[in-house]
Amino acid sequence: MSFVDEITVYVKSGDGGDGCVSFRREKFVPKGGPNGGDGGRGGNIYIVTDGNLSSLMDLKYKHRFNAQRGRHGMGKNCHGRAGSDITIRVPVGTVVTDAESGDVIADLVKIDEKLLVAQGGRGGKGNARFATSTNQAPRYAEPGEPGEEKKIRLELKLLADVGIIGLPNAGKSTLISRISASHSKVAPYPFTTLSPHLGVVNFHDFRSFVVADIPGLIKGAHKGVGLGLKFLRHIERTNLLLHIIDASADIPDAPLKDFETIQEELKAYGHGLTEKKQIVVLNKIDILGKNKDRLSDACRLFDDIGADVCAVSALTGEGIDGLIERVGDNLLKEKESV
Ligand SMILES: Nc1nc2c(ncn2[C@@H]2O[C@H](COP(=O)(O)OP(=O)(O)OP(=O)(O)O)[C@@H](O)[C@H]2O)c(=O)[nH]1
Ligand SMILES: [Mg+2]
Repeated sequence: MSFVDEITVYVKSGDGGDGCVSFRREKFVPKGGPNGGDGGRGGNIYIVTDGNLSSLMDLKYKHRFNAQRGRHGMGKNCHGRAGSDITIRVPVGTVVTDAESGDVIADLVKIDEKLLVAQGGRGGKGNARFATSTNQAPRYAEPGEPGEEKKIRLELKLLADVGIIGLPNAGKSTLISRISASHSKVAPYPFTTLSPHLGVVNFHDFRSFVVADIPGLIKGAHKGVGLGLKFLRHIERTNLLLHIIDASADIPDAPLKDFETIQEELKAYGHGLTEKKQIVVLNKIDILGKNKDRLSDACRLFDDIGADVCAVSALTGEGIDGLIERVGDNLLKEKESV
């Protein structure tokens, strides 16, 4: 699988170079003064967000980073060269945590954001720096400072306005493919989608919003059943959830049961997902045929629990324009209330 959304990396910045003890030695200049140069600083390690990356995949095979040490100072007042810096590239939306303490160091949500995670050790001063009127020939220099060693946990939480959730096979990927240019795989079996996909949806006034399609959830996902709940981290940042439900089943209260199953899993996951605004999207209304009554029954059941409900066919496009409008309005309202 080419999608990696959590990984631990080991970083060590470069040690500083040692200062040098040296004296001028020239013909006819007896007792030349100290001329030991400073050591160079060790290389720093930075984490930088790259708008072209969509997962932490590249770090799966390379997760140890040792920056170069600073060179030692030399005679004739030559300072050691600084060690080269290292830049670790990550996708936008990466949360950087100290793996040992669990403290969040930064949440990198902008493109080209640069974070210093391990500072190179300072170079030691050479003996030339220690000459004073009372000690004109110091025989000591400073050693370089060691670099920092850390274990850093990187966790990608995608940036999207809207998250699409639901049971496997409900039509989540069909919906995102219809409303955006995203090509999330669609197939008539559960767990077709194995990693999250983002799509940009345009609506009137040249506005747009970003939608995230995630793998399906099933009962017991919080215990690791199916693909578990790990992909829910990608909808933590959204403002609105579209809960897709297959409304074509023969059992009248099946849609509500499906809804409750997913709600239970959201509750088990926590992180405020159940407090997010949800629109219930009853899908596959094109295959209801003569059973249209069933749809109004299902809608009524959702009305009764105070849910915001609509009916669509992600396949034929029926009801989709209205849904986009509704999502856009909700997002605008959300923005105004901030
Ligand atoms: N008739 C009909 N079929 C649909 C509709 N929406 C989706 N389907 C079909 O339902 C099946 C599952 O659709 P997907 O979009 O892959 O479902 P999903 O929710 O993404 O499934 P997972 O990725 O496995 O969680 C596919 O065969 C789709 O063609 C619809 O509105 N009408
Ligand atoms: Mg899918």
